[in-house]
Amino acid sequence: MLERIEELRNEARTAIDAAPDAAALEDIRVRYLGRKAELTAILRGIGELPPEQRGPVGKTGNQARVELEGLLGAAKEKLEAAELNARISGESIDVTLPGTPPVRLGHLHPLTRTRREIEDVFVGLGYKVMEGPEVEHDYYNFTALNHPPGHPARMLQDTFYVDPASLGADPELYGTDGAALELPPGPRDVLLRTHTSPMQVRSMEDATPPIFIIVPGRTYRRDSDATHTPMFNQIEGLAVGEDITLADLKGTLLTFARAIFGPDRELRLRPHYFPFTEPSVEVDVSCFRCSGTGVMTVGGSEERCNLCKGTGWLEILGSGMVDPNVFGFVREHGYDPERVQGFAFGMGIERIAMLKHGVPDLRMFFDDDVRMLEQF
Ligand code: 2NM
Repeated sequence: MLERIEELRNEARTAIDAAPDAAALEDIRVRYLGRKAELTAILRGIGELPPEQRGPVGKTGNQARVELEGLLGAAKEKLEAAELNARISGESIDVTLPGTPPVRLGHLHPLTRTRREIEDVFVGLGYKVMEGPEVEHDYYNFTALNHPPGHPARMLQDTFYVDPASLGADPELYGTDGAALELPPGPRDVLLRTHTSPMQVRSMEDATPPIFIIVPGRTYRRDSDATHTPMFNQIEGLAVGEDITLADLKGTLLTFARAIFGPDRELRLRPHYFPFTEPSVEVDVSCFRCSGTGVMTVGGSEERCNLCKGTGWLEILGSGMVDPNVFGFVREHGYDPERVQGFAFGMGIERIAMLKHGVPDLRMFFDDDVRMLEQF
């Protein structure tokens, strides 16, 4: 009898040790300590045993029961804690992990990306990014930028004019007679900016030199073909101080060209004319496709580079030293033309993006055809 109790006790211990969960423990409890369990029957039948066996069997049986109850309780606690931990860690959410998007994500428009890449270069050089109104006054768009009355850009064929009456303005105040200004007839004080330079005049009115700014944004001209759209994006830059020279212009634009088109690029400045700069230059970058050689080696034979048309150079922007006449318009804001000097430049974001990515037609940027956009 005593041996049988030991056997049951050992069996139960082993089973408790191996129990995988609380439910298994409950089965073990029923099997070894339940009402129909063998050990329970032994203890219940003690009275029928010979008197000399009752003591030892009762003692050993009860010890076994107490021990197994204790082991069951401890194991149950341990398993329940483990099960709870498993559930907690299974349900926990790491809110710092990136979400799983329910749909495929899109991306920024290639023009936005190009604009930001250019902005990053100039921000790295200490420039501030300024934005200004797209509907402008003639004064900021032309007059203060040294465009004389009668300048071709002011003509109705080239500029979108806004009828002030459409803005609720009194035509009496604006006047419709441009004869005195030698401008074409019609209301013409309000227009869609033809470049972002008006904001540079506004910025000079707001801050004394030194000033280092770039102005990105939409501009409008009455043009429409494979290389012109009525709306296009520009970035213009302005750097003014007391000792800023054409050499600074070239170094700045070289840094820009290398950041955008590759570390081995060189620059070429060609004389040009702009109303608001003197001297003015057009800036070419050495072709990044043929490394400035104008020729490509294709399958052993030499071919004319189709990006730079064999010239080795790509025209990327216009620039120059700001004409003192421009400073004359902001003289009272700290820009004495005798004391300050600086450079300005302007580029088309579409043109930079077309060159960089080999886009053949400007209008593709505005068609919003996903087959085109997905390639970026
Ligand atoms: C260009 C080319 C050359 C220019 C000049 C100015 C300002 F406001 F300083 F007069 N802003 N931008 C400039 C000069 C723009 O774009 C092709």
